[in-house]
Amino acid sequence: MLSAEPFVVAPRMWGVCGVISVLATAVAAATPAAQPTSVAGGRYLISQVGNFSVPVRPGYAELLPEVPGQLVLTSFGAAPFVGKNAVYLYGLDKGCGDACLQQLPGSEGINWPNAVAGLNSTAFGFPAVVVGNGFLVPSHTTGGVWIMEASAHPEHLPRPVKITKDKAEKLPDSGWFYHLAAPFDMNGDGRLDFVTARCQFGVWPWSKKRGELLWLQQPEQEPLSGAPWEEHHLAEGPDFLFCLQPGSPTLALAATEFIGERTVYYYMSNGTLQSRVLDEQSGPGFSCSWTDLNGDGRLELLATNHLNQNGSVFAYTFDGDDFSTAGVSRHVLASGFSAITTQTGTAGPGDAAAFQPSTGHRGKPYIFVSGDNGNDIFVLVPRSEDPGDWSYTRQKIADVKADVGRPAIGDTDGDGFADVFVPAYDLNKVLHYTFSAAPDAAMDALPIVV
Ligand SMILES: [Ca+2]
Ligand SMILES: [Ca+2]
Ligand SMILES: [Ca+2]
Repeated sequence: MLSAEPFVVAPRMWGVCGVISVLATAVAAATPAAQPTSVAGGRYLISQVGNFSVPVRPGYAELLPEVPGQLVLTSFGAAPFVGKNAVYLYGLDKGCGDACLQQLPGSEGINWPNAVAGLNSTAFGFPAVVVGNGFLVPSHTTGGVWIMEASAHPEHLPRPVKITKDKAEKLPDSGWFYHLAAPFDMNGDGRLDFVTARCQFGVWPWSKKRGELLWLQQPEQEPLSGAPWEEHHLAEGPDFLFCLQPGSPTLALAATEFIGERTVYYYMSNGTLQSRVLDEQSGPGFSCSWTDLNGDGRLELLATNHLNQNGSVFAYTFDGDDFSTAGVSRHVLASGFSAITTQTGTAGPGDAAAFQPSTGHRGKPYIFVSGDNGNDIFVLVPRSEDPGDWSYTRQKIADVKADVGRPAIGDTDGDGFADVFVPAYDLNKVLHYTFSAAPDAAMDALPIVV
């Protein structure tokens, strides 16, 4: 991302890289597709049905079960020293009109907010979100982990509360920044703690580049007083994004390590964190998630790397249920994702997310891919229902003419088909796509009406 003057270029990653001023004038507004696009496989159509403007450029979109009826957006300006930030809720009820987009009070003070996770009322007594912040851009490097009440009119927590202590060295832009905090009760005391990764990655030649996995212990009393939670070091390596393994009673996660250019499985064994390198050759890692991609009842790890040319989407399969020992295989689901220029610091793809195109969908999930600096979006469609067949059709859906952030996918209008919200960073817009049944689709593409 940021490769603009006057700064040394940094390998960019995350999401949205705005080349500081050039792209903003070069982009044209994306217009809704005149005709729906037929999705490979013939069962569905996809159409852009609208968009909405966001005052501060949107980077990540999330649909969180803990924040029903709302799309959560994190926004940040890419220019060094010019801070402009926000966390928004966008109401999905069509009746809200101009008031659909509302900023969480105080979120303008969270310098470069990244990914968010949701917390239901059992955590703090009210629905909340947790966000990590900061980035490698000069003046934005010292980040933290923040808790916010998930409301534009908070009744319990009037402003965001930071639960980490700032960490930086004396050199300029030596701060540590955070991309994600995942709730998990690490010590079994019934209070949610957070597992997080932080990264030190200054763009200056003398800067250190390293990542650390740690957990933050929720105090017994007054967790949101503003006092930092106690930190516990877990491992060196994880830097940007990681994904907790669902259903694991003890900590288990995969980290797509950007600096280390490898994908690693971390897990607890007898109270000690162990690690297992799943892929030494992944290249700089970007996003990951755990999903049963082939319908055999066992999770796979879906992951992307992040390269200027020829980035890829991978699935890692395991031949047993204990991922610390099972045999692992890598499958390249798609490749050829590239940034639109060779400018240093630009890369693709961004996130890959498995999803069901309709609630009645039978068969393997599809995969939505953000092109990030490729300025495009894709759907990967499985070529067969054979659990051993890892071939997918890679279909470009649109050139959105802007850096693409993290998309959010879910059936937000209840019609039985997936809605996709795509942050078009440089356009200050979020684009809304919907799936629908192809006219001659087999009946099993249609949602079940109860
Ligand atoms: Ca705890
Ligand atoms: Ca599986
Ligand atoms: Ca829908």
